[in-house]
Amino acid sequence: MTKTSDIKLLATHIKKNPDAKVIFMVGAGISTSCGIPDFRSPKTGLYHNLSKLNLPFAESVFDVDYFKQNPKPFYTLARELYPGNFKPSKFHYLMKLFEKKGRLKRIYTQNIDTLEREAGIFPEYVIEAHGSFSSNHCIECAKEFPLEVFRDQLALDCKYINIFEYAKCDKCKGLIKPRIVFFGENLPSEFFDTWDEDLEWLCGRKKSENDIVIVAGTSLTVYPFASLHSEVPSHVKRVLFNIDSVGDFASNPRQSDLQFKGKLDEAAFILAHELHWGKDLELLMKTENDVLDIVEALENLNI
Ligand code: CNA
Repeated sequence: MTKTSDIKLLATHIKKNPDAKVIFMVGAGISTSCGIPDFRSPKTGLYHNLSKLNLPFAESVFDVDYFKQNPKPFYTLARELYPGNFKPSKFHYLMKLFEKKGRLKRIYTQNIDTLEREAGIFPEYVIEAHGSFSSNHCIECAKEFPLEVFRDQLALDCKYINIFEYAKCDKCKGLIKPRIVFFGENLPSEFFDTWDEDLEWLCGRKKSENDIVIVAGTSLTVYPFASLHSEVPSHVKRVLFNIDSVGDFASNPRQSDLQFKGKLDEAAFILAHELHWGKDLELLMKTENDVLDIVEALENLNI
């Protein structure tokens, strides 16, 4: 079977089942074409490139205890990843089209780059499982701070930042950190609550509705996120879009699973064309530099 044949099978499934809804489970791979490196890709991944920061181990950049001792590596990384520096990919806009066509149930994202929001996807559809830069809190007393407190500190030239100049709590002088989930921290309760609801919803749906879960751009190595696809009921079709086969798709595949091994933007392009959504996708991509234009373009789409 060629690598694109499973996308054609998916498109046929979507077209044949107009009531089928889609849940996406996505990771860093959907944003690499935007210029944001993922964690684990050899040579280009962040873990490979973090060596210049002299970390004891790559993951310590997201370790709260290490952050307390030395916030600079996280600041360096945050400056690179901060929202506003990047534009959404074709795949982000494809997910927006699923929403516009009334076929989207939810997007579970591990990404902290907020590019789902930038693509105009309504917040009620998006669960940011590992948090985002959109709010801040003190790591000692949990006091909440507005977005600007961390962002303005980040904007300072890193050459001049020293330990006394990081964003600090006015109440207890603890460090202020965006609500990005570090290793050892709990995921937002919204993640667990929404997944419980969605799972119940999937189980309660008629088999004939033929719902779909699309896993894309993730190595499926970070738990509990990585366990979601295994919990999907067997009557729901699972699809993987990734450079390599991962998770259950590699170790415990179901007969009904579909897999496309390749670049995500190519997958988005092929799927959109197979669904006859190619023009809609192009229109969204054309207006990508201006959010207002996107809103206008969406209004003009005859869908
Ligand atoms: P990961 O472990 O780096 O895996 C990424 C996966 O995507 C790998 O299997 C790659 O082969 C695959 N991939 C990369 N580029 C493409 C592409 N163009 N087309 C198809 N497949 C591709 O990242 P995960 O998301 O699985 O790991 C979870 C971590 C990554 C979360 O905690 C995130 O916060 C964290 N992260 C997020 C971002 C971001 O917000 N954009 C960037 C880097 C890391």
